Amino acid sequence: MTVLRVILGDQLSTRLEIVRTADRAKDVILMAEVGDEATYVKHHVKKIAFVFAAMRHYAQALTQAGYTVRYVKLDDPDNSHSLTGEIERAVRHLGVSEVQVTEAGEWRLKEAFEDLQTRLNIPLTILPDTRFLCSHDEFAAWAYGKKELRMEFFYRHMRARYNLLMDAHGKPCGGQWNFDKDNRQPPVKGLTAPKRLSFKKDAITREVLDLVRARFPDNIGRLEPFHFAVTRTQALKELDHFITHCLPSFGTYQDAMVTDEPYLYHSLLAAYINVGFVYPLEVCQKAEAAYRAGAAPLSAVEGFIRQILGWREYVRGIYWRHMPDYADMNVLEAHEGLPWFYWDADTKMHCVKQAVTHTLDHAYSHHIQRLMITGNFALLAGIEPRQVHEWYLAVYADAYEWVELPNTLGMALHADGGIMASKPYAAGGNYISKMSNFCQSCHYDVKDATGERACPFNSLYWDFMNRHRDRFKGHHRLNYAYATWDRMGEAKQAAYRARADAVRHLMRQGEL
Ligand code: FAD
Ligand code: DLZ
Ligand code: SF4
Repeated sequence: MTVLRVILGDQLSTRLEIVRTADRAKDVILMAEVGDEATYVKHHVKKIAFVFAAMRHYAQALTQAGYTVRYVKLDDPDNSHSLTGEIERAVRHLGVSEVQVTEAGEWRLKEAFEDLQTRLNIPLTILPDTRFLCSHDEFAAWAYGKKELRMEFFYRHMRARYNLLMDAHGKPCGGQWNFDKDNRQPPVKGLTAPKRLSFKKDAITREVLDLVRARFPDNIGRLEPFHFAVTRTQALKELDHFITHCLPSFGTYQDAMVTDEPYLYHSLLAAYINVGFVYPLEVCQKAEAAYRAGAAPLSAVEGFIRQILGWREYVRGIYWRHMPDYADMNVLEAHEGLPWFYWDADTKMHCVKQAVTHTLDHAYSHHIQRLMITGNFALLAGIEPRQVHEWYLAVYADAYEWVELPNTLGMALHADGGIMASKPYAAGGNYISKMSNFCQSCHYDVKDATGERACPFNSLYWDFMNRHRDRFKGHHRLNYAYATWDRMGEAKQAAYRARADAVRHLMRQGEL
């Protein structure tokens, strides 16, 4: 009895049951490059190339290990261009007795596979994705009975559960759970980042780059230089490089932003963890080992582990708990169109230009650029969440809806009314000026809020706070902002509002 075992482009992991339990003599593994996945948003060309190159290398490794792999390339003339279509085609051709898939990372595919279950006349089994450290049931059990979910408490629960950074008495190492006060420093003058690895392109990757160049001429982004890791072995090199050269300063510069430094001390691992090349637990354990060996300070290691063990698992929990309605939430009633400069970086705002340029060049920008530059601008300017969501899902090599949507709609845009975070991450130019050297090279003046060259973030910030006062006024961490606004007096408040209107007008005209 042959089982057809389906592996999606972000499931490239031999530890998944779908591979572990395969009978190499009889079963067939199906992998397919399909138009539907490549076009459901207009992905960055580097993202498509990374996923296809990773898939092809993974398929090659499986074949070399003795598995039978049915690999459908994008330009296969019989390609039906949907994952379910390819499953049905394989079932017809191979005469299999059962189909197995690992649960997908996006709601639309969950629905598609459940629908296929009702149409196929053989069983289709959907297996859990065991790469995650918190299963759906565990998350539900943790959330049960809580009026409000907060990441910090989930993270503590996970630290204890996985015995990460815990001392012999079951207490957090260093006597506290969170070392944020030692982290998140502004960049020192002249801060540069460690050199990063660049992986050589082999014949498989070069073929993929030619395919993507030919098939996606209108998609955004620079395809080359292309130096992503495309195998687990290469991704592990990236992990080791990060642990040795970047982790010790990760915490300190976690929130720093520097002109022409897209990576600073960040790990670049999200794309590799998300496709399955490296496992979240092994990443956390390696980081912990560096701390225990005295190679990295506790504050850096704790800050790093919190991102993976805490935030990454937490956002997945939120996604599956609140979908499908989550994707349509827009509690702040934001209806502006996404400005064109998100696609071409053509703006005089140096901070936004930097974040978008890094994105177009590398299919990457680091967390604070995503949250406090492009995300913050969209929040303050009132851009419609769905358009912002589709942009984030398209442009980053690590973007899959389960992780991108709660980060965008919840964390950055507060469109979920506080499910993800109790208060919006809204900030004016002051924050950007403190945490970066961007303002020094900007057309706009960060110290001005109302003049013709005034930093757009300043007036937009106050206008945003004022527009949503009813919603946010009770929040203790925002009281100070409202007290400041009230002290300004009517004339100044009117000038701020007028400048915010002018900024929105310039934005709509494509002149910001
Ligand atoms: P590092 O800064 O080195 O962090 C280490 C790891 O922690 C990351 O590799 C990632 O696995 C994890 N991590 C850190 N922060 C988060 C977070 N908030 N949520 C989930 N995991 C986290 N991450 C994605 O993986 N895919 C996305 O599509 C994505 N979209 C985002 C959209 C917005 C608006 C924001 C604000 C954040 C988004 N993030 C997303 C989270 C985070 O920005 C990226 O994981 C990170 O920038 C990837 O770079 P890195 O691997 O160098 O991360
Ligand atoms: C992102 C992506 C792309 C561009 N192409 C494919 C593909 O052709 N075949 C495939 O199996 N997966 C692809 N992926 C990843 C899927 O979109 C991903 O599995 C789902 O979004 C679920 O997370
Ligand atoms: Fe960004 Fe304003 Fe600074 Fe310019 S002045 S870089 S727009 S924060």
